[in-house]
Amino acid sequence: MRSLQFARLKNLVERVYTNVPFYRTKLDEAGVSPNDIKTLDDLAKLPFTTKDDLRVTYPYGLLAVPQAEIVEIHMSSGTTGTPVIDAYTQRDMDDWFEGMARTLSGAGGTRNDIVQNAYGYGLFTGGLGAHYGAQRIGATVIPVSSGNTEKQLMLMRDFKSTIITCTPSYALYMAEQAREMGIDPTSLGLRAGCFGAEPWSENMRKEIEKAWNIKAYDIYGLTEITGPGVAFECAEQYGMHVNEDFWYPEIIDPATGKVLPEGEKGELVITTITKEGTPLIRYRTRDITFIIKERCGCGRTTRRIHRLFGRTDDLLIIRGVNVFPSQIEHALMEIQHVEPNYLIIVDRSAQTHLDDAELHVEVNPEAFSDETKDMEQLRNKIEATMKSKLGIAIKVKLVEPKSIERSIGKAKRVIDKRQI
Ligand code: DLL
Repeated sequence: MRSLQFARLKNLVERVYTNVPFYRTKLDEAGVSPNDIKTLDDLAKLPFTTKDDLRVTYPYGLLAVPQAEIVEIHMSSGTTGTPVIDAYTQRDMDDWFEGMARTLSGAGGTRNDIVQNAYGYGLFTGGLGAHYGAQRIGATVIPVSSGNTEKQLMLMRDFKSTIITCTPSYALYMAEQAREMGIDPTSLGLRAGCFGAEPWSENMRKEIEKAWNIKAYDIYGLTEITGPGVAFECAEQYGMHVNEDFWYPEIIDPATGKVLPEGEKGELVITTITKEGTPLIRYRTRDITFIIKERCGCGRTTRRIHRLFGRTDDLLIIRGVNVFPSQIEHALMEIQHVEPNYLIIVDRSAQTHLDDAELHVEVNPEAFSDETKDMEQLRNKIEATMKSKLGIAIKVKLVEPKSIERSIGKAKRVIDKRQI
């Protein structure tokens, strides 16, 4: 694997140096040339590519081949509003299909499966990525896209879908809607789901698995690199195998940029060693994880990354304390009677200039109809848990079941009203 990766890396550096003026300048400024890449470890000599680089080169500044070679383009507006694009040659499409085929195979998918694809189709990579991957393994694809929950449930029942692909929050929402309509989600016959595109927790996995009686697999990817298919879980359901023959991972200390040893937590950086259309060298994903040292029990030899811990940039700093929304979710899911639906609202007082965080938490229907005293107790319990787990005081507001807006795509968990 390492010699394949090295050969591909060397070829990549030569290609971008020759074909992408942006990279030639960047490498010249860093004082490195393609000849300096003599081993795989020399990758660390190369400069990083950041989201800001994508912004300044938008739309076509990173193209490494003539436009005629490009067969498809995807784009993500991202949470920060910066448009990022990915332009694929036919070979890039093939690698993407392969990455997604491995992803679905990781979930046990075969040509005998009926994959209901409820990721959004269009510029977002989720819909078409899962679609191509399902076709590559010979499965039957139902390209329903996201939304229209009633129809989703109808198709599941009529077409006997066996695998669902969508965001984890939408999977929970669909189960909730099914029950509302008097349909038992576990009666619909799904057996697995490939969920990603947004942060979720181990506890949320348990909720989804229970609600549908399925196995829920974590899948990872990002538009800049290829879309979904970068890394995927196998039957062991611990860590995501990186398709590192296409997308080479490193973990760095986000503050110093130094490469960290395997097992240490930091920012995931990816180099697209086979990419032709819009190749990226040492792209800083801003996603926080670590590389799992141990070999996987499933027999695959590709390295795994741990379930994501959050992003360096959705890091909320509340009164000086660093908090990832995923930590809040994690703490919340350990408490009985609450639903995995929450919203964090952060604001700064005009008088005191101090941050205030309010956490809206949905209570499950049984607990909600209880006495006010019980509600008060539950509220206090959540506040105490937040204080002990996160080290900050968060005001908790219990809200009615189903009152937090649901999303058919990526869930919105944070409203940051602070103007700093
Ligand atoms: O979300 C690609 C994708 C589609 C992945 C479908 C998985 C399934 P973007 O819109 O560019 O691409 O967003 C990428 O989403 O940097 C992570 O912060 C986050 N993300 C993706 N997968 C996961 C996951 C798609 N499994 C950004 N867990 C990434 C946590 C995830 N966060």
